[in-house]
Amino acid sequence: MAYSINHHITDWVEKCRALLQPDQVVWIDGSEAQLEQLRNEAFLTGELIRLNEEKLPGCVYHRSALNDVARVEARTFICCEKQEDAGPTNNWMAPAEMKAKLRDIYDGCMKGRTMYVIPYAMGIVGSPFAKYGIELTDSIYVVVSMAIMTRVGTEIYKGIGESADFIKGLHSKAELDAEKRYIVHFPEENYIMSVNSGYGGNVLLGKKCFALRIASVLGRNEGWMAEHMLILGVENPQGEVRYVCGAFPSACGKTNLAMLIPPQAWREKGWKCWCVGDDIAWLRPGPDGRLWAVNPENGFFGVAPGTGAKTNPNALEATKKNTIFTNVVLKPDGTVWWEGMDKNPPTDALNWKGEPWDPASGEPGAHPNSRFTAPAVNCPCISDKFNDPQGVPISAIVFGGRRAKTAPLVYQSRDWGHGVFVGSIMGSEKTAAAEGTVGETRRDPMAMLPFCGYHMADYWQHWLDMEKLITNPPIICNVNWFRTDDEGHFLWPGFGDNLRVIEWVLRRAFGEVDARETALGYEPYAKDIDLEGSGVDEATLEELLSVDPELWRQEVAGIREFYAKFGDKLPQRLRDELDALEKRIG
Ligand code: OXD
Ligand code: MN
Repeated sequence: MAYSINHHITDWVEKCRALLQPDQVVWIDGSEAQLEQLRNEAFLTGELIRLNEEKLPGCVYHRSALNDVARVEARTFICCEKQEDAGPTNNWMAPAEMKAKLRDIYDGCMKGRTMYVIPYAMGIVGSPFAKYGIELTDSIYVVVSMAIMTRVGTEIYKGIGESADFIKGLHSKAELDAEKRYIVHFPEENYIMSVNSGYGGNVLLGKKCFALRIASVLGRNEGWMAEHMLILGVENPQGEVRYVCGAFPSACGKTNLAMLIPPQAWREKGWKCWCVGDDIAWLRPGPDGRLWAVNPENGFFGVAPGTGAKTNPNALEATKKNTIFTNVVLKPDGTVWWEGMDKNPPTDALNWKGEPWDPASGEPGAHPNSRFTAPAVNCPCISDKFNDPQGVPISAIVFGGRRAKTAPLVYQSRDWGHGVFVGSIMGSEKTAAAEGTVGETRRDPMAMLPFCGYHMADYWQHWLDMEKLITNPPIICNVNWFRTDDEGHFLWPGFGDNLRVIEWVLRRAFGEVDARETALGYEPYAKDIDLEGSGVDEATLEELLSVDPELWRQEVAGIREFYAKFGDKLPQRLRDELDALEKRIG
């Protein structure tokens, strides 16, 4: 055997075996032969359904329980010793109390089942960014999903060596009882416990639980950052690639931006875009003082509805082989469908619940949060740096949200500290009650509200402190693709045309274009955004870039109210930035 499994791992697995009492323990080695055997077992029990081997080679279908179709924020906990360390935006319980509760639920819950031991890496094994995890689970769906979303294999044991430096993850579907469903993080012990769910976001523990909640704490302790960000490479006609990271709350087109296709005229000139990551970025200062990023994941866990040949052909293409589809429409020929894939809903298919479905019924066939789990290598625009252990250098960070009127199309922060402020006030509007009006704003700082594993105000302080480690920092901008006119129509075409804005951002990062200073920061001169072929005229662009002082006075009041939640822990710098903004607006 070219590797050995250290006693920290075997002792822990044995302890869990004794408590959960599975009939057997199977050690996953990451080999295709073992995964194939598990898929075959799951086909027999119905946990997975084989799809059309010709049309969707290597693809399988899965349904989660009807009561178990999304992340459960109300049942997600950060259990550190002091409540204050979890902060006002996380659920908290004392670790000992939570462990006692979970022990009762876990007791004997794997009787009659198999416990799988999954060794996995977030990042490339051996890379300075890499971190290792072991997940125990009683779900074959979890095993085969982790084999797509992370790097699973016995080389992880070599990466861990003799150390206890790995993230423990214990998952059991148990009874899928929603009343006893818990997604729990013990950041002081590098331990994640998940029980009574089989839905991806709650059970693929490498993703939100490890790569964001636990890793955000590791990043603070070790001088790096775990962020809910896409990573996009933009290649200009000269062949130079510049990289940008982006954080957006859900339903803001993050996956589309991560896999952006340049407008036709730009493609003809030689512009290309490359996806490094669609959801999570781990960022470290490099020896050159720049910020370097890797995507710690190995696949995409994307929302299916709305992913179509027009909106995101790259994502659609990524799902054509070796993909797991969850809670979408199942067609009789063993292929799948979802709302927004195309305009031809099947008439003889089963909906996400497994019932015969009539598209004329008005009920969606796919669950709105139905998903595809696809290998990143399937994506036609995957970056050639995707597997680079050093990552990519980041020139700009963009924050964004869905704002009908308030935020302009783009503005650049004055400096790093002001950029942290801009990230901290991020928010998205819930659908407005009436067309053309402004909806209620849900604040989602850095798109991390449900994913920060510690006190949000300490997290902001960590962002501020990182400035000392990054001597050549990326610029920080805010974008808003969702400005509307008074009838509620979008003013900006979005999708591939967003490159017109990203390109301005990247030119700013390299000092290649002037900007005008406004109350918010720096905004483009209209002439500097290339509108050719966009269908947007210069007057509309001026409207997109306009800032309404009255709306910003209301915004400042809203931010003050939001900041009040964080009490004394709110970094003084952010308080000062808010006061300065208020003054500049007048
Ligand atoms: C996701 C999310 O699934 O952010 O990526 O909820
Ligand atoms: Mn996400």
